[in-house]
Amino acid sequence: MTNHKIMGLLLPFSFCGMLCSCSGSGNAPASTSVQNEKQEIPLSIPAFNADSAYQYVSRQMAFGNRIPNTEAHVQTAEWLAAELKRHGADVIVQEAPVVAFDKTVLNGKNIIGQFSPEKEDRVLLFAHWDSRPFADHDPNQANYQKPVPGANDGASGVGVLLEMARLIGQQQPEVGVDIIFFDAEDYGTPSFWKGAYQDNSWALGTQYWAKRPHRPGYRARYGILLDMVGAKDATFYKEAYSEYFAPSVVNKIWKTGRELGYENYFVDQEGGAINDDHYYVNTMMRIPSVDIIHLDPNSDTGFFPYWHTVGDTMDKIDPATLQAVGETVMHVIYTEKNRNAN
Ligand code: AHN
Ligand code: ZN
Repeated sequence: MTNHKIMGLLLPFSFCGMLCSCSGSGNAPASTSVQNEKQEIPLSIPAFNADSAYQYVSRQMAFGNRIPNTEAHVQTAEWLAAELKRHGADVIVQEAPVVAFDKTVLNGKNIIGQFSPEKEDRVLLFAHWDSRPFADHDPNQANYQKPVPGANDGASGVGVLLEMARLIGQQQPEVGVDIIFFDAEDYGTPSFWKGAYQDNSWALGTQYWAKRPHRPGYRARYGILLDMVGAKDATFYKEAYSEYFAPSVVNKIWKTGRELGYENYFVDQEGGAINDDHYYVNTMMRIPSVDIIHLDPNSDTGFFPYWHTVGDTMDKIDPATLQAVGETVMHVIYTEKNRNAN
């Protein structure tokens, strides 16, 4: 068995010891009122609409595979930027030429939507929008060279964030929000690659951005990454890098999820350490960031059961999961207080 295969099989849960030892439904009301800490002004939190989020997932899928250097990829990028603009964000499309594991130059595009860019206190929400060219964990080896449709791996996180952008456009939280759709996350060294496995071959768009942020000196209070947040009965274990770099943000998200009745999704247990977009936001940008990612100790890979297979299709997406994640993250950012009056 090759080394990268071992990584793929064991990584999600096996790194836990190393890092951790030290340490609903679619029918939501139109908005929720929560009393603030001093019980003065009721806080209104726009209602996340799972059907709308589901449509946003499905519309990405309709473009075809979002693989860098393809026409479908260019078309999807244009649409994503236009949607963020339509919801009132200031949008920057950052061209991000990056070099893949096999030396292919990928014409990456990071799509950045800024809400209330003048506010100093900000939260960063992110997801990768590209889809993987190789289904290298498919049970059938004949599918290894086929693309991953990426309904869950890619489109689900973006779908939830587009729905959040729609709501933020209607009613801003106190903090400024940046939504970034990072490119070229999923072009990492495939299991069948004969050359060396390259750890840094994942999250290429994020690494590019972290070297050249869209605003020099860009800061955010914290970041939240959504990765594979759409499958039925998804389980979000507390990912180990998130716990290491951003323990208080992990606690806030998981506590909020529990309070909203989503404790079956937000499992109060450690998961393994995943080399994902948030790793570089943590280590290169020093913005404490959390990965909400579907980990499954019972699956062969440790991830969502259809991870990097040709079976990662729309029928695996359940609006109830999009609702649990979207509603939870909405509550987290709308209860975030502005420290300075902007
Ligand atoms: C690794 O397998 C090293 N990272 C997985 C990150 C990922 C890929 N998330 C979605 N697709
Ligand atoms: Zn992937």
